[in-house]
Amino acid sequence: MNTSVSASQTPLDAVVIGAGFAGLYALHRLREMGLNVQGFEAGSGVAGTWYWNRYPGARTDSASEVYQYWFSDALLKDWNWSERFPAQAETERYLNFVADRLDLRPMIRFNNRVTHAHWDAAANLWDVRTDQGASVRCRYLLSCLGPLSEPKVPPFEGHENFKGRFLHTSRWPKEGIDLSGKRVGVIGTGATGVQVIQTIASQVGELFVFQRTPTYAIAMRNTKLTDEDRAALRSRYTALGEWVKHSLAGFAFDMQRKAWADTTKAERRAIFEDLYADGSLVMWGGNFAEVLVDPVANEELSEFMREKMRARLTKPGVADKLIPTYGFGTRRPPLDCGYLEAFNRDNVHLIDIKAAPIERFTEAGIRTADAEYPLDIIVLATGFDAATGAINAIDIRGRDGVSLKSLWDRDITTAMGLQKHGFPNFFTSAAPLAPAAAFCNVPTCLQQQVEWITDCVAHVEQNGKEKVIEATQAFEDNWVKHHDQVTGATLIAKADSWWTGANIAGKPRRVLSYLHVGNYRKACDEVAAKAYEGFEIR
Ligand code: N01
Repeated sequence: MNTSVSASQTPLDAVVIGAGFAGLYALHRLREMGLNVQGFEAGSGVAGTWYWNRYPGARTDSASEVYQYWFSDALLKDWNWSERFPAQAETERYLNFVADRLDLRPMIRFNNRVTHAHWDAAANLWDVRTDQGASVRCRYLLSCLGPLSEPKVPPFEGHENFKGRFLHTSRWPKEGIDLSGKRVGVIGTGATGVQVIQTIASQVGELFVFQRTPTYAIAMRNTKLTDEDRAALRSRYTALGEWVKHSLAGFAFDMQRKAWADTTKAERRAIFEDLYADGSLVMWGGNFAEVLVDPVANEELSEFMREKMRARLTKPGVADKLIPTYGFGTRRPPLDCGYLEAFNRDNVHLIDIKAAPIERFTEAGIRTADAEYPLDIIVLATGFDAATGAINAIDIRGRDGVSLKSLWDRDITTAMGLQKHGFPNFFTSAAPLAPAAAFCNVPTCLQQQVEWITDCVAHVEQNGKEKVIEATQAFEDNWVKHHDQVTGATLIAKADSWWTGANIAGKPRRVLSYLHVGNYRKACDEVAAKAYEGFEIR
């Protein structure tokens, strides 16, 4: 393949970075508009998150009927999901199916990681370069990097001495790893750790789970879908597609209509039981709004969840360590399929590294403050530098050579997560201060953002003399203020997790995600309806 596109060639209209849910759709939309577009993708294939995260047990916590593109009846008609909560391989296949159907592959340069994007103010063009030496110039630059693509690899002392295998979950090899009979350590018990642990517990010799913060686990109710199930779901696709757009978090459920104060404890218990029985994130996003803001309401729900978890644990002493004391839903609550039961097994050992922290990796394994654990494989399920990490990994410089990373190292602000003042014609999806950064069934929000961005590009193409658009500082400041008011009122703002950037040392703290998909959409639509009020077009 020719990778030496030179900067002297005719500038492109647009470059799209990333070939996951957002990137594929952006390529399609921009091409439909008649623009000359190039995609760049670091991986060798499409699918983004679902290309990279091939660790054992990876699957969505979103039901398949809302984890898809809505814009094409043909795609909706011809793709058959096999499970309510599809596994990684199936979701990756789906995105490959979409790429083939829309003939997107020829537009993408694979194995090219974008490293550099500098705004050339004299030419009104972005200068984009990759690690393979590709170099192009374009008018519009779209970041479609996904919210969770930059792995967090903590600097454990002595990790280079470890003689066994050591890997992050999001870099699991395609050919898999033979775990049979092995002594495996997993560090991290977020949504990823939960899936890995429950899946490999029965495959490995011994499993050592190094837990710093326990997690709530909602028992997932996964089912195989029959033809009848699929037909029934398909008949609701139009309604579902509309519902997710205006919901709290991009799923086909809404919060309870009744106020907490108007219900008795017994009524609430019955509602919790119903929500729990669904085995989905409705337990979080379909609950009472009060549990997100009122500590007393939150504690009642948290106690319900703890009771559910305790009932599944049989080994003495494990429940006390494995059941969280913080409030339910203030950190992302994963769905699980046998996570808790894995700890009932004799070959699974829970190591409390809050009580006795990891001191270092040794040649043989991990040494904590009170013991040494010989291991063959160490799996890091330690998460991601969310929303900003993947964008900051590129040297992005806007007007006057200002680096985006240098700004975000001080304060994480954006104009609705769609642009950043000082970076003309640079559009972001899954960036901070939009629901796509965290509080969303991601495909719902990425589609909305791609539609907004591409409509905006069409507007600028028609109305901009120089075809340049940039969010004003005042607009950005107002959005940041509004975002902080909305999210600052929640208990989430007080909790330490990737949702607040607290998982990355030195990351400025702010709730990364806007809360309420429907309200966000409305706000975006209003801006567009007023000819992109708050953005300067020239
Ligand atoms: O990452 P996380 P994740 N020493 O940040 C621990 C999505 N997702 O990859 O909390 C020891 O949640 C850390 O401990 P602590 C989903 O949105 C979706 O699991 O910092 N431990 C924590 O336990 C999810 O929320 C799906 O004390 C360290 C864990 O590592 C998001 O991805 C599946 C440590 C990291 O948890 C991220 O989930 C998977 C250290 N130095 C993921 N550093 C589905 O839809 C970190 N930890 C199913």
